[in-house]
Amino acid sequence: MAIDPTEPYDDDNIFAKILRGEIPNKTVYEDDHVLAFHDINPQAPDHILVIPKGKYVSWDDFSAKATEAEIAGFVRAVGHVAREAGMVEPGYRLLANIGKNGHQEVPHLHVHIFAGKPLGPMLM
Ligand code: D5M
Repeated sequence: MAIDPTEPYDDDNIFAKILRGEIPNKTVYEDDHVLAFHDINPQAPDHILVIPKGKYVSWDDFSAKATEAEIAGFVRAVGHVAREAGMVEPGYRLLANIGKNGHQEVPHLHVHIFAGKPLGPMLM
């Protein structure tokens, strides 16, 4: 079910549990600001999620409330993960779902990285 991004942060959401090490994940990268791991239900041959370690429901509150260091760390980490995975050539796609119309299901900001095949004009 899609979430309401104006709700307060839910400490019991699945990505909060992953960050606390309470449930396993297939980590591809971690630093002070982010964790990147394989999506459990891949929608492309390569499907990685990048999440900030801070408690942000969505792009909405992250872009409004995160520190400059958190934002820079997150943006740089997404690019780093894609480069390290060899996705720059032939290319990849970034996606962030926000709120009900964006069909965001997990209420902790995440950017999807899709790669590994020609992805077509748009994922809808
Ligand atoms: O996408 C939420 C994404 O989160 C969806 O692609 C599945 C993924 N997911 C859910 N649970 C897990 C676990 N435990 N590990 C890895 N990936 C997971 P959304 O943008 O919110 O619709």
